[in-house]
Amino acid sequence: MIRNNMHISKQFLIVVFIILTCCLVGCKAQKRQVAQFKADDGIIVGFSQIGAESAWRTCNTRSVQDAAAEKGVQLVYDNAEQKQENQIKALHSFIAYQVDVIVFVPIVTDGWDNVLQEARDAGIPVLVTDRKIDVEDQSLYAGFIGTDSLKEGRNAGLFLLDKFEDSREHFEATGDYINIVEMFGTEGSSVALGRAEGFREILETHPEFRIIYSKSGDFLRSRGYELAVEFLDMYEDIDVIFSHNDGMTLGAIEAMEERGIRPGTDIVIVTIDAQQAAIDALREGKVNCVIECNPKTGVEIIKLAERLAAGENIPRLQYVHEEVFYETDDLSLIEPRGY
Ligand code: GZL
Ligand code: ZN
Repeated sequence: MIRNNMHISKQFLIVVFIILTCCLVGCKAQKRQVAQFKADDGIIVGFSQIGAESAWRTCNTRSVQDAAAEKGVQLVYDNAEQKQENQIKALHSFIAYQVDVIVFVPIVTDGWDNVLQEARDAGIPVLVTDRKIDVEDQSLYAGFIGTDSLKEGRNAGLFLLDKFEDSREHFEATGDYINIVEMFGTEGSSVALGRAEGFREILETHPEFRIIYSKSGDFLRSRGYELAVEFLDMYEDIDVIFSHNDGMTLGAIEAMEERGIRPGTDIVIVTIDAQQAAIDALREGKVNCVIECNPKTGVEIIKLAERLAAGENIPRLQYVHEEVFYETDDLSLIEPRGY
């Protein structure tokens, strides 16, 4: 079924109509007609997006839509509203439409093998973007383009080593730990798992740091607020908040300020995405380190989709460029973020 949030162009309705009629008059005619249609109007890409849970996500969606429009690519966009089963339904629809390429952001790493097998049986190449998948058979998708979440987590840990550089002596003298609370992203998503792993990898040789609380806020600002209400009630001595995205950070800042706690001063905050509001908070001294996770991958994604539609191979793994913004930088140099 076409959900009301699936933006499809007039041309698509023609394609669907052709497919439906062909069931009556035989598929050979349909294939010829769809082939003729496609030749006329550029490639058709089915794009399954997670939802609109954060400023990062909506920027990522816009980036793909703008790039497709720019290149005359027909984009069938589906917003899964945070549900994997909606994504699987969308992928089934794309297969039925016989799109040329499928591009999707897997909300979680597991559960894609069957539908990707169907895409391969239908001869439709698949580009995975932003989040990674775990599949038995790696040939079920052509390649991945996105951000390196392990590196983002490592950068968060490295910032803390620098920020608390004399902490080891302090710890050895007093036994006072650097207490960290972690606001985890979506459970089972490759980006949350990667950020958490990279962060722990850096800190594992520094026993003075300890993670006293870690819970998923699902990348949502509202959940970030709720987590902060909980951990601020639970713990007296929190030294650091490590947040997997700016949306949750902004919610936590709200909860802290309601309690008269100074974010960035009383509690050090490291956050990931680098949306405008986080850069503004960095300038106000409310966060101490902002790690960029670049959402503007649309142009690259459409280029790769065009190559796949032309039957070319693409790189298996492609990371996009990302920065880290520190409180000690010249923050006036940061360009407007656009999300
Ligand atoms: C990261 C992306 C995450 C962002 C969040 O690549 O998947 O999802 O960090 C977004 O803001 O919701
Ligand atoms: Zn302490």
